[in-house]
Amino acid sequence: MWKFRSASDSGKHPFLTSLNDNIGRQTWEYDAKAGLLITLYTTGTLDTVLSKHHKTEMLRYLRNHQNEDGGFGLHTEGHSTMFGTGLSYVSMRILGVGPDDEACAAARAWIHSHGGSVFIPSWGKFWLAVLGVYAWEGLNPMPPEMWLLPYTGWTGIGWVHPGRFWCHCRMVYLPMSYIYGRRGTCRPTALTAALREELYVAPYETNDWDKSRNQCAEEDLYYPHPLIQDILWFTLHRCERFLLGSRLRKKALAEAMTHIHYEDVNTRYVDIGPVNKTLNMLSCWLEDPNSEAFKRHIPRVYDFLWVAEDGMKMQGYNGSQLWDTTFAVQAVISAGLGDEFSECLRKAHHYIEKTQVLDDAPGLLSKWYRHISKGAWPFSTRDHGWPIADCSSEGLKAALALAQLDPKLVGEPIPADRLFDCVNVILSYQNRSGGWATYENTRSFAFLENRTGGWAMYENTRSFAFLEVINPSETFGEIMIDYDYVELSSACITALTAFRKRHPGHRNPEIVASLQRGANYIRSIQRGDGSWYGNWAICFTYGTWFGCEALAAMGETVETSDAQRRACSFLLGKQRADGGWGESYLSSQDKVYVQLEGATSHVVNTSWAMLALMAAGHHRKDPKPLHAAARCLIQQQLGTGDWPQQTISGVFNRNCMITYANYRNIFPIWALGLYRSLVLEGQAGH
Ligand code: LAN
Repeated sequence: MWKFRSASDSGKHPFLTSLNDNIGRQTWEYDAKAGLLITLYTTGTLDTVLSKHHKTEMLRYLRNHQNEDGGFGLHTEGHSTMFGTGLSYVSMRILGVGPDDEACAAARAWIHSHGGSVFIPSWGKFWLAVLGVYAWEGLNPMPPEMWLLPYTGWTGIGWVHPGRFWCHCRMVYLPMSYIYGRRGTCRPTALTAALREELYVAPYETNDWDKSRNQCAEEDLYYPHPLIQDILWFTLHRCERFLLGSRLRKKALAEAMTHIHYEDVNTRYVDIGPVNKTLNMLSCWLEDPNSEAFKRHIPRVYDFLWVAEDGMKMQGYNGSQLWDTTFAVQAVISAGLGDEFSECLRKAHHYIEKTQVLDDAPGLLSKWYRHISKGAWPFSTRDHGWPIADCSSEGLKAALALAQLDPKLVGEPIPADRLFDCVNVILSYQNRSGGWATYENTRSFAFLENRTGGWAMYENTRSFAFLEVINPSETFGEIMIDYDYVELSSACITALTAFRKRHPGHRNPEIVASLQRGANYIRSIQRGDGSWYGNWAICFTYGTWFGCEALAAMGETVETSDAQRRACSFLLGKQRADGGWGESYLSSQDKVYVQLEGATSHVVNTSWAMLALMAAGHHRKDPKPLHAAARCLIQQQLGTGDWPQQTISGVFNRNCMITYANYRNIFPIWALGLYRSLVLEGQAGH
């Protein structure tokens, strides 16, 4: 259970009105908020964009999440890292806290006892350099010239073109390379002068910046540099003296800026995530402080800010509205509560309808390295609009489920041709492996691209995982390309099977072939112990739920399928004494199942395991484990109907955890609802 000094401790507060409204709340913020504060400080807009209340709540958040050793983690439950501590320290100072404040002094002591901020990982170095409290020479290069590389061609150089990177990696390194390429730095102030002294053990001028390029605190190092990176960065570092200010650099900066503007306009200045949001905003300001673009960025800062019981945070996205809504709809309908909650479903239906993306991004998609989006669903809002394979699939499933209900109660169904567009997107996303990645296909190098006028987006090629050798982030694993995932693949398979039932005549042969390849892919990545590794939530219970759902959609159950039996025995082997399941975030990090500490299971893991067992049909063989699990969920429900917020559930890039505040309600309702109809009332199939 979370226990925090909340806003109510200091009397009534205007932000309290939004405290109980969880929908779409999804948070991860250390780096994100620090980036925002550094950007606002640099652009001189701190006091116009943030009110006194914003600042108070941001500070409350920071104080609530300081670890006992004085440091801050990469996420709310993590051990202290230089990244978390360095950036939180700077955040507190920008928010007006003095260096002698207890929290600042403790954080500074942590930084000093770990060698000082020369050991902060690369993204931290970048932000400190922007603020003018770290030297640009101490950064491994991020040359914007990478945008001028050929995307294709016989030289093979195209395989490192950013257009092939996972979109989040691409969209962060894009403005970083712009800012780095012109050394965009805050004007010197009293605060920056003080920080130069506070952040380091040795006097600022005596730091060996060249050495610190490759220094990273042990606590932060999730993905250590391979030697090839040292060689690459050394060479590029040497080239910088010729590139800086050169004509080539100017051309590269101009090219990067066109991509920044494209992303801004196309997301209505929300941008794909909180990191590129603030970086793009800063880039626009550097280009022209009076620009329309910079002005348009400002109102969309608030899309990322969220106040909760622990204070104000900058979310990992502009919310998880669509994602949460589609799951909530499926949970309510599966629980047989459609009539009772028709008003709620009607509103959700409206939101889902209004959030479907109706067009592709403008211009020649290949020029902007974009995938088609007409018919897709995003993770949050239509304004954001980046299409995602599983959000599209969950959107489609929710729309299909709602179309089964009385339109007088839940509103008119979304027209079939819009659902056909979504199917088109889902099919286009499938990779040659048979699996599905997140926002785009896994892009790899192909000689023949563009010759036909078509483009790599439809060309599904073998993955280029070896690009990971140039992953420079140190803190994040597997970020370079868009990989196939069990969750995404399963969501697409279950959406296509649900769609086929309702519209059997539409693109049937293609859908059947796609499903077959998809199911083979899912089987191929099941682990020896019967589980699937979950990539976007913690962890094996999540992955295994998706694995079981995909096979169930293909008609496989414990009665007929060895894969399903193995998955169930994996899960049953992890069931705990109280009947539930509970996984630690270490499962994601270490890629082995790690039980949660303490006797109480986690309601979200318990729900996923129940959903997996029921999808596989295990309850027909032996319902007892499900009875015990249902009891565990019921016992944990609070008097208000809410379930307790337990340990963090979401994750990305193996190492970074992220809160999904609605999971604690959506999944228990879903699991208990299905349990009632399948196990207690014994309805056949599901
Ligand atoms: C998300 C959130 C949603 C998530 C699912 C749809 C659940 C998943 O199935 C596919 C991947 C996706 C879209 C996803 C990717 C990575 C995101 C965008 C995030 C975890 C939310 C925040 C994170 C993003 C990378 C955070 C910004 C930070 C950087 C390090 C750039």
